[in-house]
Amino acid sequence: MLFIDTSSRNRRNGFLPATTKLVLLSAIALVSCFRVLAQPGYTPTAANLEARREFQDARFGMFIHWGVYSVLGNGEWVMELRPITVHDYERLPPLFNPMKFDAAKWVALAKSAGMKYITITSKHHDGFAIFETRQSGWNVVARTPYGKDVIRQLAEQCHQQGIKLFFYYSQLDWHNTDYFPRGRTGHSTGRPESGNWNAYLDYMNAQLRELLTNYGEVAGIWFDGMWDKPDGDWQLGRTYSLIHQLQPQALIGSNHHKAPFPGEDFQMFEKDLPGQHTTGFNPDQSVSDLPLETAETMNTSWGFNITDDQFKSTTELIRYLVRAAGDNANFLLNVGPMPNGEIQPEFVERLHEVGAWTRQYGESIYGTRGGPIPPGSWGVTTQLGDTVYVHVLDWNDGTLALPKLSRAVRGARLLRDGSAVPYTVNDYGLLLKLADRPAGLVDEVVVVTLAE
Ligand code: FHN
Repeated sequence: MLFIDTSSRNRRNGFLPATTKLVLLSAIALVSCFRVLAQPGYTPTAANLEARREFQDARFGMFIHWGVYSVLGNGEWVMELRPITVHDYERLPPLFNPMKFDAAKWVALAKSAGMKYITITSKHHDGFAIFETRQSGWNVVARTPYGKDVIRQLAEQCHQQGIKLFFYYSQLDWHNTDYFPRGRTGHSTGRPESGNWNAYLDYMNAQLRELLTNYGEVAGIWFDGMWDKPDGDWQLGRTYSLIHQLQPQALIGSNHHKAPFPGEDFQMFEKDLPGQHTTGFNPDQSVSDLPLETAETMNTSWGFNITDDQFKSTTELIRYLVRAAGDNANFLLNVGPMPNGEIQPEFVERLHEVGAWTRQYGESIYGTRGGPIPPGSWGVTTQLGDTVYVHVLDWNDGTLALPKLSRAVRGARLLRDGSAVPYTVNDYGLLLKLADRPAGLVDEVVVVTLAE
């Protein structure tokens, strides 16, 4: 039993005896240690393992950030950044009436780009549910003139059009008063300085139960926001076992920017390829053996931002997909639909162009795993069975020298036209003789067939 001296005198003076400090520190370490155990002893079911395989095979998904914040056209963090109190923010739902929302169109657009799954924000940090929830009136059906369950419509279309659906769920909540004590954010919302943390967790778990009960098969839950209270008592074990018990195949991932905790089924990275640390989001995030995914925006915003015109080119987006696949990761590409329910034309245009590429080169991406040659500035490799796809992204010389493969090479050809690629294998490696690439070619894919 641990004893901690927290007498008021000591607390008032900011003084703790050395032994107490030691005990306290060990207690904190112990508690944190228990917390990260999350779902100890978790063994994924056969259905879950199969879902992980299918997830890796999918390689490309659409991320959707949509909520009442879209009305303000200033991204999904507008409540925190402006800042806006809960009282004022509650004036937004009555303005949310997306008459042009057509779930069938969104799903068809994702499919036309070659995306195999969709991950949508069922509830972002503003706590607003775009699904019908009995846990509070802070939801699209109860509070908006639109009055319809967005998630239901999307789920129906995903099931109908054969595309998997993940639910993003923000553990962080700027609206719920029980999200207390507060973490790094949400201090300007005007909420009372009190709340019942356990009641908040009950609320969250009840909403997750709804999501996993009312919308058919769910591909997974994409958690976000735990970073707001890294040392919070999240009781992840309870949440993760609930999900795994309700839908054993559903994959759990959490954007906590740390190595995965037991009970998680995939690992995600934000605006960085696995192992990269360019954004500061993933400073000490190691790469695990779980299926990997990296999420990126089309411009610089997740939620609809009316002034953000820093669009990535189609070439950049395709190359990101290719680099992710070369790193054995999926690419989750974001759109932030407008408040009228449409996806802005700049996004649609790029998605169609990406689709033209995936239709021609998809075999070098879907179903593959990261290839045998480490990624380099020249490009990456992917592999499916006896075939290694060499994606030459940035190389203009006539010869590309690669490390030697562990198996003999039987042939090499260009994916774009099937023409033979001359090659040599010697003690030093594999040399590919590349023809001049046509102007504007995004990725010269060389299909290398390995001998039995
Ligand atoms: O704060 C969120 C942000 O709004 C967005 O949802 C991204 C998506 O990866 N995740 C969080 C930041 O880490």
